[in-house]
Amino acid sequence: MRFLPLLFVAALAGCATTTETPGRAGPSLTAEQIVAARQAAFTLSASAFGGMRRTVEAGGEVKPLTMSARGLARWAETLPAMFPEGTQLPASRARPEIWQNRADFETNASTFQAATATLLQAAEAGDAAAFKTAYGAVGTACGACHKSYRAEPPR
Ligand code: ASC
Repeated sequence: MRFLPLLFVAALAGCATTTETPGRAGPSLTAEQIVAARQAAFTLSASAFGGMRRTVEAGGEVKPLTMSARGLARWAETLPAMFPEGTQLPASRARPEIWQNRADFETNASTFQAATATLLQAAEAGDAAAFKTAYGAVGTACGACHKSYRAEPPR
């Protein structure tokens, strides 16, 4: 009889571990931290992408752009996860349409993923012609998503 409370606690603990959603365990970030992290990623992306332009226009060696291309590709892969519900803050230029048209937003992200994956392949292969084509596709993907889902900068 005096073990009953212990059994009860053990049963509760069992519930807690079995109802945990896989992949959701561990530390969580505040909305402010998520916004700051994705803004950092977008700034680095603009730097990486902008840094490629001179080489593309000059028809230069694209292999040295592999690391920049990999950065864009890896960001593209995780981008949708960095826009969870509840992260439309005043400091963010994310438009509410991201969450209203989630499937379309993710389609845009998939286009960006495919374009950056192709860009990375071209860089690794040192294929300047393929890189130039992929560079154009990446720029188009950036612009298309920003048109629908990024607000104007605050004035
Ligand atoms: C950039 C940047 C964007 C995109 C876009 C391409 O470097 O900051 O938002 O490229 O202009 O269309």
